[in-house]
Formats: sequence, C-alpha cells, structure tokens
Amino acid sequence: MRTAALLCVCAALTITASAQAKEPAPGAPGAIHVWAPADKHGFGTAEGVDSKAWFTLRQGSLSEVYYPDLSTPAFRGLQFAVSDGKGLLQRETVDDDPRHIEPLEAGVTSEVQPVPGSLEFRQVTQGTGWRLTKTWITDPTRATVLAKVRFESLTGKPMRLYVLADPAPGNDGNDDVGISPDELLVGYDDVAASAVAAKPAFERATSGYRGTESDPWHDLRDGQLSNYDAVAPGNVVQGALTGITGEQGSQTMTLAIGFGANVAAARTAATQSLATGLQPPRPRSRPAGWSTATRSRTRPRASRETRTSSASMTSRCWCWPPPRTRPTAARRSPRRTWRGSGAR
Ligand SMILES: [Ca+2]
Ligand SMILES: [Ca+2]
Repeated sequence: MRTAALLCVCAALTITASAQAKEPAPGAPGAIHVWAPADKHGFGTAEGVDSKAWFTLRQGSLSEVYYPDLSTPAFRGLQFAVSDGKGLLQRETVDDDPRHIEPLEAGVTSEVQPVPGSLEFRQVTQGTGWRLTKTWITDPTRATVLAKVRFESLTGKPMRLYVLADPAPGNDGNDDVGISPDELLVGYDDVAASAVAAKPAFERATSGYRGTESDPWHDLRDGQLSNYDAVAPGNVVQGALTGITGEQGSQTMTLAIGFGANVAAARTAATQSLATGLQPPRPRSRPAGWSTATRSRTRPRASRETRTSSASMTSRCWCWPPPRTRPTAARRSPRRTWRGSGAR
C-alpha cells in the first residue's frame, strides 16, 4: 500500500510539474460524498477478463464506474452541460439528493437503449435546442469506459458543451485530489486514479470541490469555467469545455475514462483507448452462446420499465461469460452502493 501510494504521489508530482500550474481551488474539502441514487437503466461490462472496469447508466447520464473489481466503485458519475452563451445553461441530470429518484433536468428528456447484439448502450438526451447521443461501451482490453458522443445544435447556432465529472477513486470520495495535466481531468488518491480524456481534446479543464464556488456546475452559472487544481484532499468534482459546438462539422467526439492504480496508469489507459477508438468486437469474435443468451432476454413492459430495467440489464450482463472464465462477475455484485439511500 505504501509503495503504491509513493508511486502515485511521484507520478502526480511529475505530471503536475510538467503541466501549467493552476490556482488552487477554494472550498476544500467540499460537501460530504455520497453515491448516486439507485435508478440504474444500464449496466456495462466487457467480454473477456482483460478489462477491469464496469459502468452503470442512469436515465440521462453515466453513474458509478467500478474499478478494479465489482466491490470497488471508483467514479461517481459523468454528465454533460450545455450553454448557448446567452443565458441558457442546462445539464442532463439533477444532482444529487440520493433520497429522491428525480434524474432529469427540467426541459430535458432522455432514454437508454441496449444496442442489439452487443454490449453497447445508446443514451439519447435532448434539451432546449440541443441533442446528445452517447454510445457507451467498455474497452475490452483496458480499464477504460468509452463513449462515442454526437452533439447536435438544433438551432444551427454554435453552443458550448461541457463535461461534468465526479471522480471517487478507491470507494471513498472524500480524500481525492484533482488536476488537469494537458487539460485531462485526473482524479486520484493513494490507491487509485481516473483520467477523463477526449478526442478532440478538451479546450479548458478545472477541478474543484462539490457544493462550493469551485464546483464546475456552480462555477458555470456566470458563463465561464474557472481554471483550478484541487490540490487539497476532498470531494473533487471536475469540469471541461469540449472542442465541439454542435454545428455541422463539429458534432462528434470520443470520450475515454481510464482507470489505474496511479495517475500515470489511468492516463495511459485513457489515452491508449482514445488512440484505438470505439471498436466493439465483431459478432463472430464473441464466445459461443452469446447471441442466444442476449436474444433470450426481453425488455420489460413500459409500465414496469422504471422498476425493472436495471435488473433486466444486469441479468443481461451476467449471463455471459460463464463463471469459470469470469469468477469476479459470478461472485460479486455492485449492490453495495445501490442499497437504501445510496450513501457509503
Ligand atoms: Ca478516494
Ligand atoms: Ca468526487
């Protein structure tokens, strides 16, 4: 543990020293961390055993990601916010009272659909004058969650698209540090790290503390994103301005959320996954029995969908591979953070 912590600190210092220094974010440690509500609409994993990341989806956003195993949530969530630069500011999901299941921002609609014959989920969110189509999948060879993002301005005018990320490495969101080397969103503690990268790259990135003036969601209300590093341990939340505007020719982006035991490993996972791109395995490469297993699962009726969609998606993920090839999946479940209030 001490060796891992030392490596983590050394890697972070090296990266921080090489990056442009940012002003320390005010407000540490921020609001007490709690996990997201249990209203899951999707559960994603990869075929095979090389990827050590599992993700969940709420109606309009990504929620917990588990790394390096199913008993360890390491990322609380990621959603997008949109601004027209003229007073409109909308995010996808209302955060974050875990006692309520009220996921969407006023004026926003969203749905999650599994992509037939694959482990992808397509999540379409529409707000005032914009639409986001996100296709989520786990990199089968790395601890990375990938999203293919299509952002459309329905007014034809340029808009600003922001990423709002909430790292919580090591199943504890109260002891983290947030930095932005090369405008990546890096969060870490003494046991694990996450790195959010994009292609095209983020144009601006900041880290702050939840519920304070450096929280990017609060920060954006004046129309500008600050430029902080959250260097004191706390409940870190992060924000980034993407490089797409929603106009024709500026609508697509790939997002990678990489994980590792330290900053360098998480950053490597994210950047290498971005370089590889979103390439789900072809059907012929799947284990025998996969297609039969997925076809046997039916979606719940609409009236029961909210209550049962999580269970349906989860069982879809668990049915393959069999226990002998993925013992972790067979013996553990992510329910630790889904019980009761969602608090740790
Ligand atoms: Ca932590
Ligand atoms: Ca956090």
